[in-house]
Amino acid sequence: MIQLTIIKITGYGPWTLTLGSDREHKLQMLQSSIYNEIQNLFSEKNCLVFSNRFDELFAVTNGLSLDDHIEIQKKLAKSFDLQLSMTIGYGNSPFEANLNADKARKSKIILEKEHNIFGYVDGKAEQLVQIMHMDVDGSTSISAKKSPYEISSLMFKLYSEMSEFFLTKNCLTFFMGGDNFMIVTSGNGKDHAVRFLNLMKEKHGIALNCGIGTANTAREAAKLATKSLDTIRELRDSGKNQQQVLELTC
Ligand SMILES: Nc1nc2c(ncn2[C@@H]2O[C@H](COP(=O)(O)OP(=O)(O)OP(=O)(O)O)[C@@H](O)[C@H]2O)c(=O)[nH]1
Ligand SMILES: [Mg+2]
Repeated sequence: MIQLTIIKITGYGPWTLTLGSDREHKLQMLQSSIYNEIQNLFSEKNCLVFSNRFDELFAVTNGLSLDDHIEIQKKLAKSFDLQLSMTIGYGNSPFEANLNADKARKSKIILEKEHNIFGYVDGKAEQLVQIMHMDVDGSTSISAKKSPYEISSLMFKLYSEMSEFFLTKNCLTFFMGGDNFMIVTSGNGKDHAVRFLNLMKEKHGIALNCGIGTANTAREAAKLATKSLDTIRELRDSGKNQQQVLELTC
């Protein structure tokens, strides 16, 4: 079971217009400071936040209660003039959790009115969450042959294909910067990862490595995924073992 919290700025569109046309730099600074504070507050509670579209963030909040969400909302209200809403959903897959949160938001299922919290809380601490950390093998050598913008374009192409591929498996993919991607999966990520890596090799000649972590909290799962990825690199660099996918469970 995966629990997701979708955080959105309330009335953001109309508010942006109040800033006039010379606003883009202000909006970018605001969005990054909101992201910074939200990642800070959720990661303190062992969750992990993904920037879905800069003005909407997805937190993987397995084990987090409604009270935990209220505590975070109170702190956010002190830091920002703009209001933020939270919609919580859970499901057997990350995609289903996102659907359930979205349905709750559209039908205004209120969990806590004063702090703008909607949806349904699972909050059970024993549930497992799986995160995969994917990274291009040797992107530095690709960068040597291409300009920075061409590399970004290649990363966005990979992101797009990854997002489409894993959506058919009910998993959610996020671009983390550089040549890094994280995928929140339903606990059966390894087989899908192997297939995706083979597909990218065949189609684009790009090699990817994938570390997988499974744990009770998103932060721990991501830690184990990154640890697995680092181990793949160590094994590769020591010439011992060529492995593209490695899995660690808490
Ligand atoms: N978000 C994120 N970015 C990272 C991480 N590790 C490295 N990066 C960034 O990713 C970029 C590429 O770094 P690497 O993947 O280490 O470079 P590489 O040449 O592909 O090396 P290998 O992945 O070991 O084959 C750099 O710009 C790093 O700053 C990470 O754990 N998370
Ligand atoms: Mg890399």
